Amino acid sequence: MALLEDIRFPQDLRRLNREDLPQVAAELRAEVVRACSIAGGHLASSLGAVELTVALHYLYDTSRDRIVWDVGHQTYGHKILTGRRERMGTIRMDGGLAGFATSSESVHDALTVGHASTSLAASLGMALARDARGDDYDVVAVIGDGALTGGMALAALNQIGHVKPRMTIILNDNEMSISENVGALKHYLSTLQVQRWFQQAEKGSKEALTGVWEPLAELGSRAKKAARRFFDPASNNPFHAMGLRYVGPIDGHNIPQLLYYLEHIRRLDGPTMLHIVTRKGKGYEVAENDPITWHGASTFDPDHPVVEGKAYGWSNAFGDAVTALADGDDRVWVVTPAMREGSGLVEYSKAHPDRFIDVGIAEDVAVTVGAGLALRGEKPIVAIYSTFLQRAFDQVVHDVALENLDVVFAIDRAGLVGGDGATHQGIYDMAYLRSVPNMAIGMPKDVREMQSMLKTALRLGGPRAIRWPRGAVTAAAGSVESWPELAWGSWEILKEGSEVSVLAIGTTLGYALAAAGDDPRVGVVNARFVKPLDYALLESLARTKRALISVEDHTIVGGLGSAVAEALADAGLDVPLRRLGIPDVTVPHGTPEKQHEALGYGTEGIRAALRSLGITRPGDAAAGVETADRERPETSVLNAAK
Ligand code: HTL
Repeated sequence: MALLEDIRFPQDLRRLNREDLPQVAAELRAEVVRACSIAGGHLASSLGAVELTVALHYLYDTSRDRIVWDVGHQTYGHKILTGRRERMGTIRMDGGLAGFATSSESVHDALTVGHASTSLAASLGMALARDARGDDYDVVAVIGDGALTGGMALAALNQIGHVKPRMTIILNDNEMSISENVGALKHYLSTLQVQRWFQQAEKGSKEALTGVWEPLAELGSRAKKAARRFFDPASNNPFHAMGLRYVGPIDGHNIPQLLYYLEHIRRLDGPTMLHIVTRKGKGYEVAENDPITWHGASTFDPDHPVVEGKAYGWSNAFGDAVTALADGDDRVWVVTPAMREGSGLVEYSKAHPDRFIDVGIAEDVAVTVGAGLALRGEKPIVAIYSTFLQRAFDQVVHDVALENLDVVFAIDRAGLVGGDGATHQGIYDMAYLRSVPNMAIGMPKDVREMQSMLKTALRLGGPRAIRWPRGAVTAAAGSVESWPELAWGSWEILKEGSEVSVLAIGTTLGYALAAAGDDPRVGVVNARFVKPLDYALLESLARTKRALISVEDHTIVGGLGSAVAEALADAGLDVPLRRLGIPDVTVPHGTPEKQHEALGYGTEGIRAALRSLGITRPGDAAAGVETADRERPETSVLNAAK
């Protein structure tokens, strides 16, 4: 008899017998596979956490206890058990469930999250708040070994071991980040896994452990000593040294064992880390065998799971370009914070293993390692997704820009990213990087321009950011020598127009060209540099056109449109400027093209802006023109003034 059918909320799960839980886990696993097959998503991580999810919901009441999932990508099972089962087929899609833990979606999601290494600090804050108010709910952080490589997680541990609030930290160790995990701690964790008593525990011989807990709970000093030998098998256990109680490792797929340890730990004062060992992709053969590919799956047939060959993308183009550049210059390095695959660097890492560094999920470290390399005359390219570079803003300013160091920032996933949603949108980097002295910023329109920008950036030196979006692109052949260099800061007129110029960047160029069509009144400019702008061309456009429109797949606050508005104001050039892009709102997951249109900077949005400037086309109804005019921003001027 199927059990999951009747579990709508965790209280239904808690009514079952413990013996039934492995069956629930098996059904949950199948359901996770089904949900991912429909909508894609973080399959392997969610599969590895299935037993843990069942055990946690069996013991804790997440309507009050706080389970803080790190990254929040392993929560598919958790979502299914907390009232969202029917909507799982909508995950990551327009209007559907989010792919990560999201507080606005459910009271059972303690934290809205997507970036790694946050769970421990957030849990510490929650535990402090609980204790200050005299409440008695439990706080449990679940963090992967990958996320534990982040400085934020390690710094939070340092504080937790000092403050010692009552909380449980579950270290979900599958030896994988997205690719193989890296770092000294990883080696230490794997030494723990081969210890004799872990093997015993893995065999399920928990009898061997009975009797240890009670003395520990009583906190009798002799018993404590005896217990410590067991609980801290290595005398140099770093978690113990940091002031935490360390228990483990245990088999994280064994529900009775998980319950046994969690129940006991729950009764203890202070912070306890339970180290569980799991297998990424557990229970689904293809994902177990190839957890890297199945970390984030696109849609697939659950009975015949095959990975569709992905189209050549911007990331691949970057990987190819940087491999070619490094072939010809032994000072070129690439630094990645745990994103070898996503940033297109697999081939590069094989071609130049000695000039490739994965620093773990530590963007701050990646940037400052780049600074160190540059200080010694090397030419580092620090490859980071736009959203994750937010983590290293201070390092960009303090360690790179103040010294005007030769660090190239290769920024992937710039713009709206689709299924990953609000936490992962790459829509702020131009705004925050533009404010940094010495920083130069460009966004190529195609692969050839990307190659040219990379080549030019390496030759010119200084901090230079080159950004590109997620998605497919046409490759560009030719040796490095054949890549033309660009005048940094130069724009390119793609289409002449007599009345209005649309200044577009990256992804939005296609929309601008489509909106302009063959209308001789509308010009299109590839505004490929936002720092510096092409002041000469901008001035001549401002003097010769009756209006300008800027279009960007980026927040309007601080992006291309802002840069243009500032430059015009500074030069005393009084030309109407319509700024299209993302207004000052968060943008959830969805289909980027639909979102661009809905946010007013797709082809239709640009057409509407043109109409509002009096550029009507034969098909435009007069009423439509009026509507567009009425929608225009008197109100936004008032809002801004408030
Ligand atoms: N950098 C930061 C700050 N946050 C995230 N989320 C990433 C990069 C990208 N990322 C993930 S999931 C993940 C990374 C690096 C690996 C996490 O490994 P962990 O968990 O061991 O913690 P596991 O998947 O179960 O092995 C996402 O963006 C989803």
